[in-house]
Amino acid sequence: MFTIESAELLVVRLPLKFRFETSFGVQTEKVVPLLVLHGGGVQGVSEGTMEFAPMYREETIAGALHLLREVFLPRVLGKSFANPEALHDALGSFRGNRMARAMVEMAAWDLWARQLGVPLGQLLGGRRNAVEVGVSLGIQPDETATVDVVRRHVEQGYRRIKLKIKPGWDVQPVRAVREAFPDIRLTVDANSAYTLADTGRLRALDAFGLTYIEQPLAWDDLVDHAQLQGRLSTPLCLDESVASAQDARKGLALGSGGVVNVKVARVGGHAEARRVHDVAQAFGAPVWCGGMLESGIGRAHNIHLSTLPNFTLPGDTSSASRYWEKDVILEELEATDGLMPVPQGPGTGVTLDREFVSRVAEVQEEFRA
Ligand code: OSB
Ligand code: MG
Repeated sequence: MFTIESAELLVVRLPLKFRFETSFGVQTEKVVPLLVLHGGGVQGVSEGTMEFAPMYREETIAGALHLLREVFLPRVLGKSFANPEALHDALGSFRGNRMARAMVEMAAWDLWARQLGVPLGQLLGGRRNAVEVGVSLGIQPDETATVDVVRRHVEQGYRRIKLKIKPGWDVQPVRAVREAFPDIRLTVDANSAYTLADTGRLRALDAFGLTYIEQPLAWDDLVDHAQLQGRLSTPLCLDESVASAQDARKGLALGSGGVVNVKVARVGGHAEARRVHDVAQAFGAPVWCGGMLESGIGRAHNIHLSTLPNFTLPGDTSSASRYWEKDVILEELEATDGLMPVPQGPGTGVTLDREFVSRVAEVQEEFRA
């Protein structure tokens, strides 16, 4: 049992070391909401992955802060829970807003694991002490720049290269990269930029031996993806359109794809992420852990989740030093030869850099029962 005695809400803004262009637009910085839960002499920390604008899914940072302050934190403050699933159930009557609810749930998992003195991954049922990772590379100005950025990351040992694509920037970069690197594990991510009218264009990608094509169609669609999958030989990977284990079941039963990108916050936290993992396993579908350009806090949660057995494809949790000059944690999360070590110690195994965070935080609030 654990008790939520108090909470802190922090928001920091971190400049990105690279220009990240996707079919949504260009991103050059990251606003990172952090939640700290205190209880029993330990603390649990989580990161929100919603964004300033509802581009990826419908949630926003402003909406999440409102819900945490006014609705979700008042539900859990001063209360005791048998385990994190019980806390998840206490927020279970609310609809949607899974990334905001996941902030509370994920911080509770970290708190609980620290109270028990075990690593989070182990508590979730994972076994590995390192996880395979790849990189997600933004849209580049031209083919030469694309091949160059791929080469740099292949040389660093990343186990999979994912290229962001959009209509008008798909077959060319994929062909150029495949010609330069005939044997790498290569994937593409469209972030919902296509429709069924583009089936011919997407079929052309079948020629390049991609491991999967990630979320080509609408963010909330499963039906059109099933139609498209029937016309392509490359497996589709669902990202945006899986918000729950039920969505994963429906998508896999419909044949909307053969692979699932599990993002812990998108589905509402670790308990639901594990259910997505289990459903996919029952269908014989591999999963991998996606990323949302997280700071070290979210990154550590991703790494622990990725220790579960059906995470058989490399995830997006590449080295933190690719993204930030200065991270919000004291530890370094660095992959070597495409293997990211699981942080050791209880909970996520990482420590918030309090001095740095309180110096740069744009929001710093405390809540008590
Ligand atoms: O679709 O996987 C995505 C980043 C922001 C929003 C959506 C996505 C991504 C990434 C980046 O692909 C993955 C990462 O490096 O964290
Ligand atoms: Mg994606």
